[in-house]
Amino acid sequence: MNIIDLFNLSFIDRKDKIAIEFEATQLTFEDLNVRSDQMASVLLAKGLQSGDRLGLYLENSLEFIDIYLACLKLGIIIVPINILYKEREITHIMNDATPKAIVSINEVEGIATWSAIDMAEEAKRKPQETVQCKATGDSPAAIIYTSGTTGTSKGAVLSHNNFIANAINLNICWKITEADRLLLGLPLFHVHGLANGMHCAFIAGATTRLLPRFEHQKIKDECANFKPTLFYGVPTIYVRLLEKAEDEAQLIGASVRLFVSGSAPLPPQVLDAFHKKYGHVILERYGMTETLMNISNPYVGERRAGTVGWPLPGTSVKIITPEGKEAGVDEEGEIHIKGPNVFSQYWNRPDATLASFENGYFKTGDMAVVSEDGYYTLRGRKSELIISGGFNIYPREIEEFLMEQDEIKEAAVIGIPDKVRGELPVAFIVPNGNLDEKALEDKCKKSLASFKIPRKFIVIDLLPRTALGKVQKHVLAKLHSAE
Ligand code: MLC
Ligand code: AMP
Repeated sequence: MNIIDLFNLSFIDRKDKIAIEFEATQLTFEDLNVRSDQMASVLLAKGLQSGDRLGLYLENSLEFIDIYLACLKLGIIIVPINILYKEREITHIMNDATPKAIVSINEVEGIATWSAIDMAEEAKRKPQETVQCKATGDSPAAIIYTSGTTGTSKGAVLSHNNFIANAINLNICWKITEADRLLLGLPLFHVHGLANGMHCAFIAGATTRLLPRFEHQKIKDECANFKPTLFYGVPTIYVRLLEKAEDEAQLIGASVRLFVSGSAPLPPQVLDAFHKKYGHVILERYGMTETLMNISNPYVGERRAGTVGWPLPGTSVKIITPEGKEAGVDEEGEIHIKGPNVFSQYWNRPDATLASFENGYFKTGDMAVVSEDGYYTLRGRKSELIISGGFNIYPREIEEFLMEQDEIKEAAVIGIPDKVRGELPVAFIVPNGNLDEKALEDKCKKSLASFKIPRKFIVIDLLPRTALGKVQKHVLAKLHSAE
């Protein structure tokens, strides 16, 4: 089976039900089916074939959905790209995934793009010809770039079966049905919005109101008008919701049956404060691009603050100690995962793929402990990964960019705690002569996604290093907190 077979439970069997509301447009499941068939004709006319890659550099929009579904139907592998990325970051993905093209709304400096608007116009003129999706469960559906635990960003190849396993799990464990109304402001270019949000809703037959992005100023009106039953957020979103006035909170919480948090740690005090203000216990779960969802607090039963709950059905979880043994209760180690949700490879990176598996288990790089009664608690990461507002930042990428600049001799980037975003990047710089901070920031703005731009540049004479020459980031963190 491929994932379109499962979408057909709604595309064909619930064809008149509203699938998507986006701005002033409402589309039924049949509309989605027809529009994506028409879009498939456009892609075929452009010469795309099964196995080709197509980059999608789009905000949440109907064009994103039409092109995504058309690609799934044709066996074209979608490569979603973070809309906040700049030319430098997109070029890396272009060179690595070698997509036939990148679809975008606006021109992107230095990158050849196809216009999503022109494609949508062309699609309207195509007759509907039903496309039979020939993909199997093992066919790749998407390549999603993630910093992983090491090095630069790599493309995790996710198959139809990976997405299917994830959606079936969440639809059952979180009781997602056609009665649900999902308010979705998370970006579709990441697995949280795409696989947990859109896929689950399409299979269950739930109605989704898709927002171009999450804007906390608009959320009260969206809730009053749409009356969602289901809401997904990263912790930053819940921190924003805590800033709402009591009457707004009442209105937002009124229709919702389930608030889910993931992609970064949800501080227990946020869960508690949210419970007090909204009357809901947020359900926290743990996932990764490479594995989709792994561990989740239960829908029925205790949602324990600070933990991510129990392994999802079909997911095998081991905690491996630094000595390479399986950890006992309350003993810390790295989480290793096996299951139908786990990706098979990084695109074109057999070395990195090999290095990230052990005994058939994927090594997540996340540290954790498990309690006597089976609840997992994450304890940070083995790698230096920084997560800001749910977006991943790999320090080495920023350090490399900084060190390309003439005015910088050495640079080291660390994450510092932040109440709203979880973490923020800060750079320690050893300059070559005088440093013009404003000019440096402007250069960063031109080449790096906004969330990766260091919030501070701290000038230092020498980076603290170990005897082997490795930068001691914990020393930098102490220096920062002493500032
Ligand atoms: C954020 N910004 C966006 C944007 N999201 N711009 C355009 N489109 C978007 N979708 C930019 C803003 O321009 C701004 O830039 C900065 O980000 C913060 O914006 P803000 O208005 O102050 O928003 P804030 O209230 O802080 O909320 C930000 C946020 C956003 C939480 C809405 O960070 C977000 O959407 N995060 C979700 C990330 C996500 O989906 N991660 C899942 C990864 S999958 P500037 O220049 O002003 O700073 C994964 C696996 C798993 O991890 O387990 O799920
Ligand atoms: P990504 O590469 O964007 O898929 O990010 C995956 C990473 O997000 C994981 O390896 C974790 O470090 C982190 N993550 C996801 N969910 C949670 C959570 N509930 N608590 C803490 N960290 C999380």
